[in-house]
Order: sequence, then C-alpha cells, then structure tokens
Amino acid sequence: MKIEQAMQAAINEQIAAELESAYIYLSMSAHFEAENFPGFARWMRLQSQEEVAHAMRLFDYLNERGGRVQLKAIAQPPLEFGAPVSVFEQALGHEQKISSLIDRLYETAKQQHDNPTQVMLQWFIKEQVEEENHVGQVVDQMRLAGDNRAALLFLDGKLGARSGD
Ligand code: OFO
Repeated sequence: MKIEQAMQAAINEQIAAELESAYIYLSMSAHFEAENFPGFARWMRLQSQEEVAHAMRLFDYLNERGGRVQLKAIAQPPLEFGAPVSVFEQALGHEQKISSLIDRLYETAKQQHDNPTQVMLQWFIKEQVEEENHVGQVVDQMRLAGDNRAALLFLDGKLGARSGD
C-alpha cells in the first residue's frame, strides 16, 4: 500500500532533522580539530556519518513505499561550541530532541494506522536509547575530568579509538 501524504511529509521532515544532526556534529568535529582534540574530532565525525546513514535509512524506506523524497533546507550550525564538556552536553540535548521527534513520528504512524512505518520506526526508537546512553556516558566522563588537561587528553585518546562501524 502506497504511503499517505501526511506520513510522507513527516518522514521528509525527519530526513532533514537527521541531516541537520549530521551537519551539527560535523561542525563540532571541526571545532575540536581547531581546539587540538583529534580524538573528540574523530568521534564527532563518525557521529556525523551515522546521522547521514539514519537519513538514508528513511530515504530508502520512503522510496520503497512509493513515496517521494523531498530534501529541505538545513540551518547553518554554530561555529564554536565552547569547552569539551559543553560540546557533549549540547550533543546530548540534541539527541533528546531527536528522540522526541522520533516519538512524534511514531505517534503519527499510529494515528494513520500505518503499520509498516511503525515497524520501521522501532529501529529508530531503539537507536535513540543507545545514542542518548552513549553521549550521556561521555558527558559524565567529561564532568569528572573537569578542567584537568591530562584527564581531557586521556579521554581524547579514548574517544578517538571509536570504531567506524
Ligand atoms: Fe539520528 O540519531 Fe542522533 O540525531
């Protein structure tokens, strides 16, 4: 069954939100490069790539359902994000916002009695739990490190070891 217009529009909004996430994390990566934290920069670059993959998952799904992908304008991300702890706090706040968008999308799918979209979105609901948990753990570690440069460099090395899968 071809996807309804309202559902299609909501998925297109979510594609834009995921690409906006990618753009924000890429800017955070650039910020860390400029601040000489190559490990944090790599972590954010990989995070950005994950967001593109999320957008593409929705892109492919919409096409599979006979919908029409419509790409939207993406806002320019900030240039500077402050101290490392603040960057990760902003990333956590952003993930919480994305989780509520996914929840809203799921509600729309329920109202539309669109079962395939509900099933597809269950992957995203699980993914958001993981994302919030991962970023939340980094925030906790950053808060423990505080202004201690040695502790921050240790964390930089640790986060830089993140694998690219
Ligand atoms: Fe796409 O999970 Fe983050 O935003």
